[in-house]
Amino acid sequence: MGNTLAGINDPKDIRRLDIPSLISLAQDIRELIITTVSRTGGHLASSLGAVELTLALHYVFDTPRDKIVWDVGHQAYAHKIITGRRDAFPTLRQQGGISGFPKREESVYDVFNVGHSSTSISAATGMAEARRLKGEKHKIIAVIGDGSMSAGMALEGLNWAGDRKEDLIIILNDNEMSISPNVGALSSYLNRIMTGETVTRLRADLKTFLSNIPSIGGHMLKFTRQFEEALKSFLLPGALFEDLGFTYVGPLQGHRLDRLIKNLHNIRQMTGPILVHVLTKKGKGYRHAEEKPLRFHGTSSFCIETGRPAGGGNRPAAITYTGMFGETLVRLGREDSRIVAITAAMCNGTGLDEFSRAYPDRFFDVGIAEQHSVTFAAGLAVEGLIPVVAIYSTFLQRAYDQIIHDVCLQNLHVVFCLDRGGFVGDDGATHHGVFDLSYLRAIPNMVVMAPKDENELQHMLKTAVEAGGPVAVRYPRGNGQGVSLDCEPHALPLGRGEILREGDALAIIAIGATVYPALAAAEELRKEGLAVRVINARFVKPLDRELILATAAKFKKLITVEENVRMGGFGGAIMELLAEEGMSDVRIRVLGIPDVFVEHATQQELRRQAGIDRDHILAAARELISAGGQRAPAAC
Ligand SMILES: Cc1ncc(C[n+]2csc(CCOP(=O)(O)OP(=O)(O)O)c2C)c(N)n1
Repeated sequence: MGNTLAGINDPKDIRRLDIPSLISLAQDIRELIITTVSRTGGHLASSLGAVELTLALHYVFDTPRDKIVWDVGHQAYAHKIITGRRDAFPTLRQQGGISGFPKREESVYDVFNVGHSSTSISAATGMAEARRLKGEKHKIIAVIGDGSMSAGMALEGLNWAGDRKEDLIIILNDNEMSISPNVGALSSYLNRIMTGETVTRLRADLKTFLSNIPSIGGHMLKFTRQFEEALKSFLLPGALFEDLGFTYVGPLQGHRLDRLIKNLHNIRQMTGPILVHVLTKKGKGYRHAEEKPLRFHGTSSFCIETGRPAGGGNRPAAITYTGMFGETLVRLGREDSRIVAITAAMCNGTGLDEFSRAYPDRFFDVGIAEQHSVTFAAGLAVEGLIPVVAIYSTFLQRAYDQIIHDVCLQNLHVVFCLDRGGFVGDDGATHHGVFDLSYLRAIPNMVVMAPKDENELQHMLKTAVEAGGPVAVRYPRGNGQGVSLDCEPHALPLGRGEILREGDALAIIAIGATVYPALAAAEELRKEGLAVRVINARFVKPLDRELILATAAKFKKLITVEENVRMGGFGGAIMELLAEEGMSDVRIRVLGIPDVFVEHATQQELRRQAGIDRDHILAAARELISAGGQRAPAAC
């Protein structure tokens, strides 16, 4: 660890440093971030880009009395390091270690928990009103990226803040990138501002020029009021924000600590809503991340020298679910030109790259705008196209009303492909996709399915694009099971499960990623002389009523398994069915995620913790088998 960083235990320590020492501290912090993330994985490029900004903010503002509200929070590693978590930093995203995102439970300097984007302005405005009501005086600073600024929620926050006129500083951290290059009209606008140094000069020159023209110039200046608004939008940087009620400051160089600090000192004296536009470089200070900011947005462990992913071994990994989805969609898109694909700023993450290249006209990256993406899809569907919304399960939560009101209520054929269904691992509680089976199955008209492996995923995708109404396919993060792949995707019968293994002791009904652990548990039981039926349910909605009811009647002992919260999930659906049919003599164990937010750890560990891995299925089966004829509680 560098010498300067060794003496930093709290932001107070940095306020004692001069500029050269701060520059050296920035270097030390970058080294620690790169070394750590090369081992643990994490959000490298965004954090490297925000080092100077973080130091300048803590230097100028009186944190934690003044409050910094980070947006997304993936850029806050430097903040963590200088707010007492330097020594814990190597535990980043490890089980029991510090989180990859700000967390109030971790530090008083983390004022708002975060992980999803575009919340900072709304949260900061709430804090500003609370400050007024409590008669307090501290500063509140929201730090938001240009990608996150494009979301509806950020714009709602701006709309509110500009009108309320409370003291609030919004730092717009503009690196021209979301995860991929940023999209949208606002991004183009910011881009125009960025080239604004010349423009500002031009404006000053123009005014001088006009006033210096003896007669016409003076006359023209009188008219400038009339065309000033028009002129302003073309020539004044930040006119849009000014018109919304903000004082616009910028664009500022985000890696010049001396200038940043000077400017922030001035800004600190200002009142009302202020928007500070700071230009930064994603990946700053690590060549590979600067050159490939997308690759290093969120990375697994890597070799610092080459930038290549670490490890790997010789065994070829199975295709990922994401990869399988992407490949299949390209194929289906070739056969049916009505298929269009939509992403909300996650083209690469959801596996749509190849589709975007193959069918650029039929590919839409709407930016971080999940709500818009869903209603936009509804619009496409109304016109007879087949929109496929590729989205992470956790981010679809933001568009719940759009799913209900704009898609399902009209029974529109929109296909939702939910990647990262279940535990995501090291991103933790904000990112696990563990609610989708519950929140989707509650909506009329919705079909909900989950494949047991990557081969079934291709068939489910085919099923989904051929189905009539709203359909969701949810699949996990990571590699598939390594099964052999059928040459052609084919549609599956809607609402039908499959029996994978026969038995007589009890039945395990599993969905999605839990099917293989269920099979593994059944195999263990076989060695003990116990045969159990294993069903791959495939559908959460509609349920295969016939198969489930016949199984319940025959076995009287059921275990359901899902990588979803137990509340309102797949097992819940089966219990409802049994209750509806008056089958109160069936003993059922519902294995799923308990009613708590689950923190970060590996997916494997989290599955173990939640009791849905092979060993827990096995234990539940043994217990249920040995429980004799007594009726068990309805669920556990
Ligand atoms: C609601 C939501 N959608 C998508 C994401 C995934 N995501 C994380 S960071 C990011 C890009 C953010 O870009 P920007 O705000 O410009 O920050 P930068 O990484 O460029 O610093 C995206 C799309 C998210 N965290 N939250």
